[in-house]
Amino acid sequence: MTRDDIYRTGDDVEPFRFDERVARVFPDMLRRSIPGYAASIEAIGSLAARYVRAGTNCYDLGCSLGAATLAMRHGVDQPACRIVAVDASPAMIQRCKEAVAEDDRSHGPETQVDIVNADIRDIEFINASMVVLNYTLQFLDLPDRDEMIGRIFKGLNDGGLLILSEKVVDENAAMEELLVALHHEHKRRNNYSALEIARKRAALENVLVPETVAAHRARLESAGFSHTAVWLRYFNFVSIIAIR
Ligand code: GEK
Repeated sequence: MTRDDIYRTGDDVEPFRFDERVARVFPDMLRRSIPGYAASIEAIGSLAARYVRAGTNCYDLGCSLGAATLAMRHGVDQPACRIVAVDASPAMIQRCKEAVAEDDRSHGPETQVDIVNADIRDIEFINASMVVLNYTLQFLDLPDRDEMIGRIFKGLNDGGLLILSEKVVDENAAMEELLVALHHEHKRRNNYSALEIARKRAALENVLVPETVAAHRARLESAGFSHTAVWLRYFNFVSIIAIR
């Protein structure tokens, strides 16, 4: 795994972008930065086994290098399913294709995976039994999020599942301060320096815009989801499941 040293040096912090430099170190970046990331991937595999129906489509939106796509693929135990993995970053898509090709060689291509370089706002959802937004909705402009969730809801079959993982902000300012401090401490333990943490935070300002858990659940419910639950929370990172 190539080590994430992107913010080790340099004073001029540009807004964060999912370019080749990020794609190259991405697995290490996620592992050291997102508390609960590995648990989210593991649960996606278990949920695929439970919710993916024969002859339906699954979507991994903001698939990056395909970690959630492959977890779904390994979890699915129904025939004639298709996974559509979408990402807007060409650098991510290139590496995702390599990871899926490697998986074809080692596991065999049991479930078809279509890898699409596109904006998730332009994807049509049809006959879906499972949709994954693993730490991706947070990068959309706020006004686009309602429409995105509404379109996913419409494309899901009855009983279909959405998994939505996000960085969140707490309503209570004192609690938010504590959760951010705990997250930064976690990153320090994972060998990011205080300066690296500060630079990354500045780069993500206005790029990753977190909302409260209540705002996410309200949006899911107003889109029509009949059941929603937070199944994972680790500091200010949560994962929510929603069933149509
Ligand atoms: C994982 N889900 O490993 N359209 C398409 N892709 C987008 C858009 C958009 N509008 N906005 C952002 N992305 C992955 C991790 S990373 C999370 C997801 C993170 C893509 C972006 O290019 C990047 O690959 C991904 O969403 C977010 O489970 O870096 O915190």
